[in-house]
Amino acid sequence: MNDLSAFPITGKWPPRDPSVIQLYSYPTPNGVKASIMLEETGLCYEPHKVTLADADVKSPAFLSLNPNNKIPAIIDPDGPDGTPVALFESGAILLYLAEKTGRFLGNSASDKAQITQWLMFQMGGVGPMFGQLGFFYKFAGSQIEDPRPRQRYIDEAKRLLAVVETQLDGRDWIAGDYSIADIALAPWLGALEFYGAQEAVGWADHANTVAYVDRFLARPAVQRGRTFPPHD
Ligand SMILES: N[C@@H](CCC(=O)N[C@@H](CS)C(=O)NCC(=O)O)C(=O)O
Repeated sequence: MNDLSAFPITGKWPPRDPSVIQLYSYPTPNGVKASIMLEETGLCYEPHKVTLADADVKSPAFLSLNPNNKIPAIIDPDGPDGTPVALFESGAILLYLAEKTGRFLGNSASDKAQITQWLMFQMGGVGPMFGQLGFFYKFAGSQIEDPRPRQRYIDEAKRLLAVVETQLDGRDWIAGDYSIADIALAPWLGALEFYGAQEAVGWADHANTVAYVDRFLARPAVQRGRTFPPHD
């Protein structure tokens, strides 16, 4: 029987089955990357609901796992050297689970390099820029009268969308076969709808990207991962 009691987070979110991967998350574009990957790989896991409220992501229990106070985070009781591994940052979690299962990271070193490149493009570009667009377009920043921050992120989102659109020309997936780069990227493309920003960025003019997101959303594991039912 695995014992995860050394992880203070288990005091606030107790595992029912400490022998399986513990997922601490919420269904946001970053959060669903981890749950979709877990569903795609078929790994056993137990989801815990960590909302974006300070009482959850900024609780001492959660900060003990991720001092950066952001979901998702995981504990794998069955780490590579036989001891538990705790991880935050969705990109790191995707890479870890891909290495663990040998899935969704290509079949060669050059596939892996391409997939990692597009994963980093999402982590360093699409995620942060679209996140700021959400803030200035839908959330508190939308009340700021100065149009420059909003316009800056609309322009940056359009630029990034054009990169994706071109890369998807003649491809079903962003880096060859379906991979962790798609699991990272597609949920963020979908966030533009949630932000009500599709028209502002000319979403409908990006036919490859629209078809790509539909293709992603049609996958049963994606559907399960996006609506994972966190139990506490
Ligand atoms: N780079 C991080 C970003 C994670 C992130 O921004 N998570 C958001 C939800 S999508 C969050 O937890 N926000 C809570 C907060 O900032 O207090 C990752 O990819 O894991």
